[in-house]
Amino acid sequence: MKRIFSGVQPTGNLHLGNYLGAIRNFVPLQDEYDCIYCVVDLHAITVWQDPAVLKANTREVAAAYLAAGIDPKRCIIFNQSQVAAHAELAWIFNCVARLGWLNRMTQFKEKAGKHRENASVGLYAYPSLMAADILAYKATHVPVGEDQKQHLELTRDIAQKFNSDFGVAYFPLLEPLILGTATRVMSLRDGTKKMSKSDPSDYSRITMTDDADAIAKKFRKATSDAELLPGPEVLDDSGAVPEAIRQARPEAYNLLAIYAALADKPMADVLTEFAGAQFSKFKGALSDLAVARLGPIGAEMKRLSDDPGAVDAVLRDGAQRARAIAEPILAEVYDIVGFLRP
Ligand code: AQP
Repeated sequence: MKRIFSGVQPTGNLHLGNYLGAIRNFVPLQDEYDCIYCVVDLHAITVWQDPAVLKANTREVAAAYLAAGIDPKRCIIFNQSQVAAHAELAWIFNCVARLGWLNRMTQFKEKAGKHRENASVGLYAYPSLMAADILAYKATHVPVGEDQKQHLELTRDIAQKFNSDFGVAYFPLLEPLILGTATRVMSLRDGTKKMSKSDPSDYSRITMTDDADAIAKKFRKATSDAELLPGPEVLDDSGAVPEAIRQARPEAYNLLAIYAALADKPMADVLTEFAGAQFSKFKGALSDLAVARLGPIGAEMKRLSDDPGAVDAVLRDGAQRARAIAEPILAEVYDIVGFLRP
């Protein structure tokens, strides 16, 4: 059976990048796969989280899944800490993964920055836990944004080494699914940095619960450049913007890519529509489109935030169904590793 696993951290400020790069793509997959969507709270605490805020953020990610159209009857929606198999399998994978592999992870380098010695051990071991999230369900496909590709390669390395160390063909080798046209949404302030929850500037991102005024204001203030918008002649034969051209105007192409993704149109159509236009006109159209797409989702998230009991019930039911899959897999892994369970 083809099984999907993916997760989002409950670290607040869920943004357009999380939506276009991940959550939106989760929805159609439920028609084709057995889908497990997790709120990865164990991952969140690899950097400090205020306990009360973490609880609210966990419900917010679950609400975003539901509001975006993920059906909790067809899919499993739960928060990671409710299923002990994640942490237990992660320990085994800590003993399989090599220091050299983890040292190459760019996300750790970016997040730890200059304060590497002060980073938590959990932040360093984050990719082992991510491998455990996926392999505790023997998931075969993982939809994520571009930024998670390296971690998924590490998950494949861990699965392969486990299989070879113990002489088994136990864990499947997963396939990343990097879906959609906005696999890397960039900051609205700096087109060379990815849009992120932890950016100190609220103007760097559109959040999933921003109202129409906030969306319009953020796009109006978004960094652009002095030129008019390009036409479709910039595209290469495959219909993509060549890297050198994109890098010369990162903010312009980021806004165009966001428009294309929200409109569900190829970039060529968007460039044809706005060729030679001024940013002021384009930003107005982009705001209207974003409000139309995000407005109903944000409204449903707000409605669910007034009904935490309903969200908790979904998470509880999801965790129970997740445990029913993960626990027998963990028991087999314990046996393969040689743990005695009399
Ligand atoms: N800017 C982005 N463009 C496209 N996809 C993105 N994702 C994140 N940022 C972008 C995708 O969203 C999913 C959930 O991400 P996460 O919650 O695990 O955290 P992250 O990747 O660390 O994202 P953030 O929002 O940027 O958080 P911080 O600021 O804490 O680093 C993933 O599938 C991710 O690819």
